[in-house]
Amino acid sequence: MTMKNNMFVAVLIVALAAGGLWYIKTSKTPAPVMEKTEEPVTPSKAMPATDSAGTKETVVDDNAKEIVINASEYKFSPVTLTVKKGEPIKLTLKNVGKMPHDFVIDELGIRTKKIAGGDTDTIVFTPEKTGTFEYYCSVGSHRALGMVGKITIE
Ligand SMILES: [Cu+2]
Repeated sequence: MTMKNNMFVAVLIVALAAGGLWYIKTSKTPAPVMEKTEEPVTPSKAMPATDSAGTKETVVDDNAKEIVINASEYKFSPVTLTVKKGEPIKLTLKNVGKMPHDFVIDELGIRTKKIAGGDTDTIVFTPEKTGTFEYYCSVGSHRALGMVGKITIE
């Protein structure tokens, strides 16, 4: 081989390598993903119905504070909760009793499903007002029998 031919081969190799890299790079580039925009919902503008209830729908619950409440005949455990205004809450009601129970806060407009003994139900909400409110079980006369507690929103 002549020097000229060697140069030609070298250039060819470099060109092929560059082309190959370019190909790999382009083929690996993922298709642009539409970003899911989750604009903060302003209750007063977008959701007047829930504004009066003092809560807003929470789509992302990755940062939510997790709270587990045990329900049995006829009490909740814990009986007091303290949370922060604007902090998303992921609340799980666990029925550790035998009768059906649920968890209701009228002032915040939230309630779990009525769940049977052994079942759980999880709700996600963000308290948007401060104060102390009662939570209770709306099944039968459970509220009167002692299934009440207090949530304080700071
Ligand atoms: Cu109950």
